[in-house]
Amino acid sequence: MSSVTTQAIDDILVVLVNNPPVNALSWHVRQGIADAIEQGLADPVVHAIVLRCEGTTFIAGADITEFGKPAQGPDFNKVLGLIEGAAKPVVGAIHGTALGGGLETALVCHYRIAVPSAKLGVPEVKLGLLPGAGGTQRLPRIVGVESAATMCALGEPVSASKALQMGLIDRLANENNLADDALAFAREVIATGPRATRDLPVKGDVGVIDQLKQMNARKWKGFEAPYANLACVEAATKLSFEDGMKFERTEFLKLMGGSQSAAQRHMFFAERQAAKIDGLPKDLPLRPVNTVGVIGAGTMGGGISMNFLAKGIPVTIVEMVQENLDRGVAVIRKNYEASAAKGRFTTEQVEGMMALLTPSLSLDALAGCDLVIEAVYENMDVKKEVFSKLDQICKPGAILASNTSYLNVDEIAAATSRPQDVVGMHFFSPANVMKLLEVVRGEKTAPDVLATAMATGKKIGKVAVVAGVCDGFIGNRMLSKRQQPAMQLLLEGATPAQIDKVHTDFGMPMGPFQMSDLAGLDIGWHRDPARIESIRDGLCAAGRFGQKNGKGFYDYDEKRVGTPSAEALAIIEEFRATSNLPKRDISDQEIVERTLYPMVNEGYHILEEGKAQRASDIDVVWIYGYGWPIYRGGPMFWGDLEGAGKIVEALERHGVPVADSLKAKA
Ligand code: 3H9
Repeated sequence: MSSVTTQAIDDILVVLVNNPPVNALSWHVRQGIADAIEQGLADPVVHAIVLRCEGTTFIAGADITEFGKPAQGPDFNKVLGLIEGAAKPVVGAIHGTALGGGLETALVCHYRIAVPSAKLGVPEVKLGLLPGAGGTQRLPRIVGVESAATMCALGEPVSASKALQMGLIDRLANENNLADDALAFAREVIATGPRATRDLPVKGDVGVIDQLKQMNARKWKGFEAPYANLACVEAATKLSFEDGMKFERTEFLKLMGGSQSAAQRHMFFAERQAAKIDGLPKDLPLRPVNTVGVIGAGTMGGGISMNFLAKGIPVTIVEMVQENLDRGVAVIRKNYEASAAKGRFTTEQVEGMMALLTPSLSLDALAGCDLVIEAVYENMDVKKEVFSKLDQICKPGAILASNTSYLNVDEIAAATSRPQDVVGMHFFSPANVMKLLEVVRGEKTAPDVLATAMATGKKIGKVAVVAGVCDGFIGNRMLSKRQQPAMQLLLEGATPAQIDKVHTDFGMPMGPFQMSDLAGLDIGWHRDPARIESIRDGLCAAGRFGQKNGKGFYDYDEKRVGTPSAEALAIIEEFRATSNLPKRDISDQEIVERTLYPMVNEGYHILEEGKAQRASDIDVVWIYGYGWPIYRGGPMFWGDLEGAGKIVEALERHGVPVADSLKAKA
């Protein structure tokens, strides 16, 4: 069946797009729309045209799978020019999402009508792009510079009611009657005739552009696309429509040809791919998850609980000691209230979520839970004890999950008589904020348990990735390949600040030592100040435990801003001197080669061992769990950009054993 069909109803021609799943503007859709509009213009019986979509949504944008491939079919801007220049009025009828090229199509329609549930936006910036089919030039003519700049630079869609207020649509349709309401609207506008957006004056003031840049300076650090979007909107205020379009084209092509957009488009598909479990049918029946138990009311357990409460799922939270339980519950309330103060929740919503929380001092309270997540102290014996108790207490079929960040899930599962029901659900701190969830598949984990854990992650707004059982799973396993050489580099003469700066310049939120300070240097410390076997021992012996007590590799002020510490540097130097390694200048390039390349290498090892399903899953882990800059597409994508040959050569030069599959690629 053709992806664009027409239907004549009296003197109105309805053009219907049908290109599942999201009615993207694939080349045959562009061709179909152009043909249909020409048909309508040529037919003397037709007095107006309605452009509408079948399925769940209006056009959700250009077909991203076509990007980077040889052009096929008619030029999109020409098709849009045809609609805008039509001598008969064209009405865009919107449901679902009108996004990117979809909204640009709606913008060249002479009138727009949408159902109340519709959303309209230009999310190209999230793909490292800008609306490249006149969006940056037509939006300021319809909604004004302020709204256009905000929509283009942030990429967030607006609701239909907001769109009506802004003048982005002309009318709201009845939610269930778009087809008829659009027809009626088309009949009305026959008398008014067509009106081309390009002929409208640009409204509003460019002051908002500087404001947006200031407000988002931190968030946009390293990104090209937000600035290019704003430059185009600004150009609309200064140039003619034609020249503005040329400016937009040039900027669009620059972004499209660059590595940032390639990386962000890679991540768009990677994120969706991660949800798929190889070898399992998509429609595998899932286990119900209507009640959740969380063991441990510390930072992790509390953060995990918040995810479920926010989705209306009741949580029973268990702690051993009343005081810790009370503290944990109070922290959850405090966090919600802080969000409410920022306008994210109403007071009633906060109370509603808190009412779903049942604190308990007994594991027996978890007997009826569909899913229990253990978030206790990271110690195998403790975890085994908890799981063997859960085995006695929990109802048959309940999913028993461990939030362990590196322990062997199979060993934990073996402490129960139902290893098929055990799975790892590794959240990242702060668990109510970080988007990543590593779902660890044990040797005996049942397929429906794995699929349910993945689906549960999605339900609570996480990006879930399947990982195999190995030390540290995907994320922390690779992290250790960065932290170890970073420490070694200190022994050879680099400073924490130099190494961290290479990482933050690269786009990471923090470097290896800033991260260690945040996590706490005394984690796993033997607590004997006389025993100094590492730099960390030296720092701990001097009472430098990290951010928590204001001093670690750095000194921290009351706002937790770190500055290089003379005392820490002296401790490092003292220990360094005992290593007998000659002190030398370390270049930033060497820091990249020794701390980032080994991560890529470890990614290949992980794939070889089958501990990740695909390279793009590893990228998802690093982007959503550790803040790897999305414009660099994750370590595996970045490794490909750097080039396997260059990485292998450097790793071998530094004596790092190279994964066979990486070598084979070089
Ligand atoms: C653009 O328009 C540039 C213009 O300015 C023109 C310049 C010249 N293309 O997300 P879902 C696939 S740039 C191809 O799970 P949902 C997606 O991969 C574009 N494929 O569904 C997935 O495939 P699979 C601007 C696309 O209901 C399936 O559809 N537009 C596209 O949760 C379902 O997707 C955007 O950036 C596409 N454009 O959410 C919008 N979009 O099943 C991007 C989706 O094989 N899309 N697919 O994994 C979205 O934000 C969401 O998909 C949407 C639906 C909200 C529409």
